[in-house]
Amino acid sequence: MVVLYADDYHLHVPKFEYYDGRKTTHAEQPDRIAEILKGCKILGLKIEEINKPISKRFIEKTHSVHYIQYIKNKCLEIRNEDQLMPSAFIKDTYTPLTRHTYEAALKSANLAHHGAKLLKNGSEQVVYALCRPPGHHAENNAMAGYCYINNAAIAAQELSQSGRVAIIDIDYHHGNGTQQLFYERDDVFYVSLHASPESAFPHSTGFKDEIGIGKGEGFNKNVPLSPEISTENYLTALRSAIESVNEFAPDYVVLSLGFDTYANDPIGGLGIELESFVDVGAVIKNLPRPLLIVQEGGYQVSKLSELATNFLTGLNS
Ligand code: SP5
Ligand code: ZN
Repeated sequence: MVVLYADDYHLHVPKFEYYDGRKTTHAEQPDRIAEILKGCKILGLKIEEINKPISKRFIEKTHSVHYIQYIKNKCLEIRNEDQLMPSAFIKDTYTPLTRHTYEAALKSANLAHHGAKLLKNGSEQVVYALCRPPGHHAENNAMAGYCYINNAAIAAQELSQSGRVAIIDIDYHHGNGTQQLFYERDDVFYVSLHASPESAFPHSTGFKDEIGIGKGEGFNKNVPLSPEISTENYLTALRSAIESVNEFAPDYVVLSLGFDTYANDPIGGLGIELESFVDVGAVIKNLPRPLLIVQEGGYQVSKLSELATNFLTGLNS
């Protein structure tokens, strides 16, 4: 197993978001990755720093050229420490641009893409890409939910050129972007466990009846959960999602991993306590390999190191 990170995650520092009519501090902060990396170091995992942006040609299979150009141009307009709420290609009020957002997003996406290549050439069986900014809310033509470029989708797209790909998403929030990007495909299966959109962001997607369309019908699976779910029932739902992955018989698996299911996460929280993340990891261990783990959310910064070590301890048990 190798952990990939890009030190330039520091470059993207969103200042505030608008939530419930109020300007509030932004939850998606650089320290998140510093803490997760700390956890990986405590475990003595092999760590590789790659501070390179992804090539345009790999992004353009996932996002429209106009969208990418728009982000690039807007970032160039921003001075110093300012931030800008884009007026186009955006779905909410949580996803501001700063001067270096574009650069950080390209480097984040490169980690997932590089991870995919390591799996394809057989040099690793498990790769953990410490992506930041996260990706699973970013659609073909829109940023949302702290996400600009869909890291997991770009990796899945790369992997799908050499086989069938299953994406399993266990972030607290539904991955509307990843769902959208593969909704009409039968060679990439998307399954997501998340807090019910009735009470959680992104609200408009993540319902059970979204099963894919055209030849993609049956290859999208949403498992909306009550925020009050017991951890035992959560693990049961996770086992059954893994069963559906196994039924699909993928050549590669991508895990969108969010630690915002942690009970005390400031914006999420599915009641999962710190120590239970060992069990989450131990269930995830049953996924087939090769496996690419892509970091998504998780906002209780002071606990991220322990959340990561617990999860990885279960995974490697
Ligand atoms: C990748 C990911 O987990 N994105 C989640 C985006 C959810 N944002 C919607 C909720 C915004 C709540 N903001 C609270 C402000 C705290 N200062
Ligand atoms: Zn999330």
